[in-house]
Amino acid sequence: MRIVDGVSRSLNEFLLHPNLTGENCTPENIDLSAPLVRHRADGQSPVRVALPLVSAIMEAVSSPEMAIALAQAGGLSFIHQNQPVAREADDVRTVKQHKAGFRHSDLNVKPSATLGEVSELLRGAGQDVAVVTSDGTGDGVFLGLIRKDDFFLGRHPADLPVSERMRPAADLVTAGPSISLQDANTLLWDQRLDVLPVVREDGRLAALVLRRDYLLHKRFASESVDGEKRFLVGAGINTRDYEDRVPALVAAGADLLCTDSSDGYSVWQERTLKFIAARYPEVHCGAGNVIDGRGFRFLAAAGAAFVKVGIGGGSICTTRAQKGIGRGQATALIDVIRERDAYARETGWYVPVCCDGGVATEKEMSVALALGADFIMLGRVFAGTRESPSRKVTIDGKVFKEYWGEGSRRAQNAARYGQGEEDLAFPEGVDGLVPYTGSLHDNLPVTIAKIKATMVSCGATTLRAFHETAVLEPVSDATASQNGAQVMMRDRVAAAAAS
Ligand code: MZP
Repeated sequence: MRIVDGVSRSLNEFLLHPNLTGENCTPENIDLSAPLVRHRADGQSPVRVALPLVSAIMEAVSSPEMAIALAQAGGLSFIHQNQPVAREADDVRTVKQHKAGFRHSDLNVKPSATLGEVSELLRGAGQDVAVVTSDGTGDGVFLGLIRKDDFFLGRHPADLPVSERMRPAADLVTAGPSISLQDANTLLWDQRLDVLPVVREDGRLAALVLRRDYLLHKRFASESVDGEKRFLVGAGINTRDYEDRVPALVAAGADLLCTDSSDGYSVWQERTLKFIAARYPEVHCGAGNVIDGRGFRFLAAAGAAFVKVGIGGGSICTTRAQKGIGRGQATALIDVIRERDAYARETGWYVPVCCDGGVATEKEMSVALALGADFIMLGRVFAGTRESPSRKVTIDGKVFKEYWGEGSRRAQNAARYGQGEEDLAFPEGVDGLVPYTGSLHDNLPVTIAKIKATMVSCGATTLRAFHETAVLEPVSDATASQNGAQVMMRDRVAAAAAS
């Protein structure tokens, strides 16, 4: 038995000190780009992202829609592995079918669908327009578009077929399959279009080019794309069926894999990584989760492309209460990062570290990055957005989205938990709700602005500089209790009115 000195601390127990802010240290000069996979310590990572945020390997979080939306903003998603191999590979393929700017149509109806049905579809997806195709799929013969304002259910019967109110293909501007993105965008603006359908010679829909995507590109500038401008996407694997899952995911085009496990310090992870290294030496596979330097070194030596840190801190997690396993996330990161840097000095290989679980605010993101995390995996934060795959639920007028842990009874993700059973013997997670926060693309600019503002105060224009120069200090409970505003908004309004 060994007792570790000190107590373990969470990210929330730290505050940053400002460093001198230089003249060029302004938000527009801050580079948040981060390495995702191992690289020579004096070189560059072969896979980098402009935004150091990735979505959790969870059914309630990472769908193809989330993966596309996050890649558009410069981050990356990991499709979850608690599903049949073929379905996970299909999800990866769906993401890889998107060339940046050219979108596979996923809101489609047949001409015989009713206005009631299309209204429901548009409302559920939070979109204004659906595509009408011969068979109601994104590859069917393109017949037209139906917009929210093409009908009004108070005036048009809900059982009227879409064909009665749609704008037929013949009246619409469309493009041929060889059009370049630049020409497609010119057409969008010249013709004042929101949607440009790209149609094959045989009349089938090939893709959509959206004004919204153009604006997003301008807003976020650096999408996560491969050499052929297809979005980058990661995929989770497990240590049980990797011999079947890995080949299918590689064939589907996954750019990055990651073992999905609540406890990554195991020979099963090593075995999985060695299998991949032998069969697919060009494939990058991250591993985890670990909470100390020993776990990091074990996985780094086994060939992990990156190492994920965090046990028990996830917002849906009950592992600490059920098994007594875990560690405060800040202390876990400090220990692992010390080992990452020692490993880089000794071997010449830098293995990026991902902070995973329990990060709910930008303050925690900034502290994690300052402590040395290369990138951050988020579950709860992304689960609340429109792009997450889970259902919206309204309770007492407040809107939520469902969010459940992979260790919950609902997920039954036995491969993630070493309980030795086909089904979980006991749950290690809960099934709950998180507040609905709207579009990922509306939330991320604020998140980015806050992280950049912290880095400006700390005088760092790159994450590497932030790691090297950040000054952090644990805070007392009394200090922590003063972290938020002490005056309620209503009091301020009343005070202003009285003055
Ligand atoms: P959070 O961002 O919601 O706080 O945490 C998400 C992380 O919690 C995931 O990336 C994963 O590592 C972990 N997780 C997922 N399911 C469970 C569970 O059911 C869990 N216990 O801990």
